[in-house]
Amino acid sequence: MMKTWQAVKRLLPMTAMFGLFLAGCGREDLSVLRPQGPQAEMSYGLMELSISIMIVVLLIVFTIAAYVLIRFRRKPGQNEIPEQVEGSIKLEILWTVIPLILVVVLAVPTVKAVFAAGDDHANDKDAIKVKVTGHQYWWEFEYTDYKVTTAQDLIIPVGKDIAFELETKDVLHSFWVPSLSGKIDTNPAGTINRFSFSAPNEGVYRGKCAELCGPSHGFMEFKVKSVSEQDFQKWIDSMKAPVAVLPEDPALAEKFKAACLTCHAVGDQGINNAPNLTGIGSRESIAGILLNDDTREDGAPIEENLKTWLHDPQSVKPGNLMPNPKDLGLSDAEIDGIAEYLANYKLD
Ligand SMILES: [Cu+2]
Repeated sequence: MMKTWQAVKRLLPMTAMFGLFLAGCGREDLSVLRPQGPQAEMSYGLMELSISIMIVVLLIVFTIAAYVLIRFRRKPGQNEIPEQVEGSIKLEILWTVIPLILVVVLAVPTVKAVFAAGDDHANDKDAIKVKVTGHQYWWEFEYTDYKVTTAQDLIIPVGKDIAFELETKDVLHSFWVPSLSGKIDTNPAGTINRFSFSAPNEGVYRGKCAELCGPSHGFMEFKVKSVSEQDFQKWIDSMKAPVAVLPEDPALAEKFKAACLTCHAVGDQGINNAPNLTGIGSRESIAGILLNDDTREDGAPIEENLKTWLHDPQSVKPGNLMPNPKDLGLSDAEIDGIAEYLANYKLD
């Protein structure tokens, strides 16, 4: 009884850690274990294959080991050294050939999948072309065929192949939407990486930067929003002819222009030193990590998120390049006013 309790006590921390680890996998929109498209299903299939092979090998090896341990254990009164066996060509061949076959069984679909993952659809007329640029710590998405640029929310039509070309403005980042595809690095300008994925189901999928890129690397999130073909067209239309809405109060509008529009753009596709703010009120999050959703435990109303961000950007994403609006001469009341204006700047 004492022994059992001690064993339980020793195992408890490990079980707790394992529980925590598994809980981390629970996010539906951020899990390779719940693939939502053909590319992610391919990786998942490889995981299933390799885990199945491992389980079969494990079962066979442990069964043989257990059998040998029991069958050949020393019996009472048996004192002589058992017959010594050395070298067996048959066995040597057997345990060389079996692993070789297993490696081939793993390698063929893996190599096939690796080449399929590099399929970039760059010359596919039907594919939607998106140029992704990584910035510390946000994502820029340019729809090259439509001359539309946005940030943080990647809107895509359901079922269509999206042909990506990726690069970075600063350091290495890695573009990753776990439930839709594998990772791909963004390299400094000039070295462009390409790949493609599609999302057959409508929904919102979380994306992450998967390459350590600075203090706020862990917060470098984005969303992929898969919408119907009509909704996508509607979104493109409203982004192509964007309406530059400014704060109603003329004094505030002037302040906003002077402090914010030197880096950001509204209703304009020109300046992209910082995330384009056109229709920011319709986005899924502020700064990629403050979720605009008061129905979720980790979400909040968009205006509140904007206030959190604008009053102290460094507290949300340490090391980010946006100056504190207070240092740009905005008062607390003006910051609240801009937050309210941006929250209501929605795409129609
Ligand atoms: Cu990163």
